[in-house]
Amino acid sequence: MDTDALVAGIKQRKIAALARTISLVENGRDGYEGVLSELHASVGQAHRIGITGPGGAGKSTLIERLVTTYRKRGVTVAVVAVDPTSPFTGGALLGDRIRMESVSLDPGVYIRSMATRGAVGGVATTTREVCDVLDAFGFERIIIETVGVGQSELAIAASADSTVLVLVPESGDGVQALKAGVMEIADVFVVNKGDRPGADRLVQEVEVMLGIRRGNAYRHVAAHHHPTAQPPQPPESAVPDGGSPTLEGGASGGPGWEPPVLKTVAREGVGAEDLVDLLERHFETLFQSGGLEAIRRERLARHTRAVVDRALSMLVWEEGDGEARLEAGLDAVVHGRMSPYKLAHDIVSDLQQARRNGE
Ligand SMILES: Nc1nc2c(ncn2[C@@H]2O[C@H](COP(=O)(O)OP(=O)(O)O)[C@@H](O)[C@H]2O)c(=O)[nH]1
Ligand SMILES: [Mg+2]
Repeated sequence: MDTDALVAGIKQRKIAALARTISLVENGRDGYEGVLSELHASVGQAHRIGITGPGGAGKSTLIERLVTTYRKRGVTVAVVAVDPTSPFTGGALLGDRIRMESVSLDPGVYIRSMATRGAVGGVATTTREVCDVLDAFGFERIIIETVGVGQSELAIAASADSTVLVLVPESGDGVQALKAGVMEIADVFVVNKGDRPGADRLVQEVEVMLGIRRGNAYRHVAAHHHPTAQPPQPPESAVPDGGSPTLEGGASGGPGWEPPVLKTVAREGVGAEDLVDLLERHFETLFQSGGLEAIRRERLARHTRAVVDRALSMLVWEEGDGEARLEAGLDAVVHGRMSPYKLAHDIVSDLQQARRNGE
């Protein structure tokens, strides 16, 4: 594959080049790191939004509504679905014929399901790289859908600029059932299926959990009685002059952001506008407070480490003779004559020796 042509194609915003580059990256085929390297200078304009939550919560449905909302506002948007279990139905996007025509021909929308199976070096790393390609291509918003169960999915969601956690009344045990760490990563909480019983109670539970219903701070209460809840206003100033941050509760959004709880009915499109408003405001707050720079710096550090890990792993298992050494030593390990640690150490030492001898 002509990787120079791919890079040029991305820069000229050719959709065929985009699709091919994403496949190249997903499959880790020859030259993919070179392409990503070339594109790096163009990465960093997009607002990345991670949307996570249990399967069946309505994430894909909500995302379709978000896409429609963004497009109405003239903003381009790409979606990366790392959740293979619930494909996009085209419900909102393809809801009526007029819209179907306008969106299917709309170069301002791109939806892609990740091929998570073969990802070299892990799904989180590959997802980040696919987002980089979409970012370099020029999409202004990149939405990443993951199912919020495993660590790697959480890591994906948390590495976005803004993270949305979608909850639903029927997940049963309420917020107590949520694993530690899930609440902490969210910048915005969505209680979807607001048409179902128990939605208001869940909103309240989440708010209690967030500790925002203390004292006289009942300002969110009125919002519960209507599905098109007005999003709560974050403090005016992201960087209070001379004062301490206005934020209480250690939210992930950084100074000046208190994670709001929004009730939605994704299937009806109720709350999509509010969610987009909240996301825009979160991004602005991050930008103003310097939090965005910190997130991106951390993301790039994590990514660089992951690329190093991947390269080392390749060096041992693919290019080096690590696999042969493992096979040769495995009997001894199985029969207790050698520990896995000794064998692993030997494999690493061999590699170091080979490097020292100039291979
Ligand atoms: N009652 C109700 N059902 C919804 C709502 N949003 C989505 N659904 C339905 O929930 C099911 C799962 O939706 P989906 O978007 O695939 O969930 P995901 O697994 O989180 O992506 C689908 O049958 C949707 O039609 C909602 O607001 N209310
Ligand atoms: Mg889904």
